[in-house]
Amino acid sequence: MPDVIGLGEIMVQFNAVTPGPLRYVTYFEKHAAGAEANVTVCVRRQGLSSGFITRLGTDEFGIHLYNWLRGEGVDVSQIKFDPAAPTGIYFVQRGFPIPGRSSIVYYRRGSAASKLSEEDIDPEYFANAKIFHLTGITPALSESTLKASKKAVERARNHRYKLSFDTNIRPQLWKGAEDVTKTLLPSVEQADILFTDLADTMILLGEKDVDKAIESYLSMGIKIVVFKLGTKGAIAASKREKVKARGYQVTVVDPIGAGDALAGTFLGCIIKGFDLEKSLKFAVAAGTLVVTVRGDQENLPTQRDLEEFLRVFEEEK
Ligand code: KDG
Repeated sequence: MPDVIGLGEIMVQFNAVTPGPLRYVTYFEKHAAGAEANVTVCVRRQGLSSGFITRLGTDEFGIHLYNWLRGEGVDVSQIKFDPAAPTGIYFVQRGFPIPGRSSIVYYRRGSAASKLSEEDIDPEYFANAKIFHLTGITPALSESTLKASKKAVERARNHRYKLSFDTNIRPQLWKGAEDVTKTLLPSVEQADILFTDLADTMILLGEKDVDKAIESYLSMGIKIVVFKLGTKGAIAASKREKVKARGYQVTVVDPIGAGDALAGTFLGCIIKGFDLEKSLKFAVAAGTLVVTVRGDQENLPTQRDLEEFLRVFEEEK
């Protein structure tokens, strides 16, 4: 049984080879991506086991994504194929209108993954898991994905595995801020490990002070809060300690997927028994590596890659 289980949608990402408005882009590069799936692949790179629960279409893209996950060593035993629905895809526009940032255009409504339901949560599969990882994306996809998410979250409370939750608010998937808060706060409150940032926290708590926000999250009973600060690094806090990891200056090609690299690496490090400071340092380094290329998963590092990265970057400090 896997150490870490993810639930959600993996899609084919078509990433613009050249920056600028999509209407002028001629070439797109195909990648496998999706927040929770990125985390399961990241955990594998960290040398641990992981499994992914989803539904895929029986189209070429569904087969590609299944083979991709299998190739990365993610357990695919819980993936179902739906011949009546397509596999979701999305396009990435890079560097416009804000250099160094990307934006997303989804073609995922009615996708096979949006039909995930409570039936897809097999309690047996979770029996020996250490962590269940979910983000704010999966509950936003449909009524049935919301129910499936709730079922897995509720089980975390009564079982040995921990709930890791990344707020990952994607405004395109929601009706408005009220809808987000009502739907996601119950999962946030039950999380053992929370990943978030200022933009999401302003929506969820209406708080713009990072330290106050961390205190609020901890007072909900969350054991570890990881607060991402973009290029400035991140903070990890528990009731007992608060540590900061600095960011690294690199050339940003596409920032999408950095948060998942950070989350997956942090979870892997915590499972390995590393302390908060070391876990966060590795996690920020992993997120940094991902922004230097197109695609969310290709640059996910191993432990050895991270040690090499830190050796060079820390020497330059
Ligand atoms: O975290 C990266 C993801 O946002 C990206 O891969 C696309 O999963 C995705 C989504 O639903 O936005």
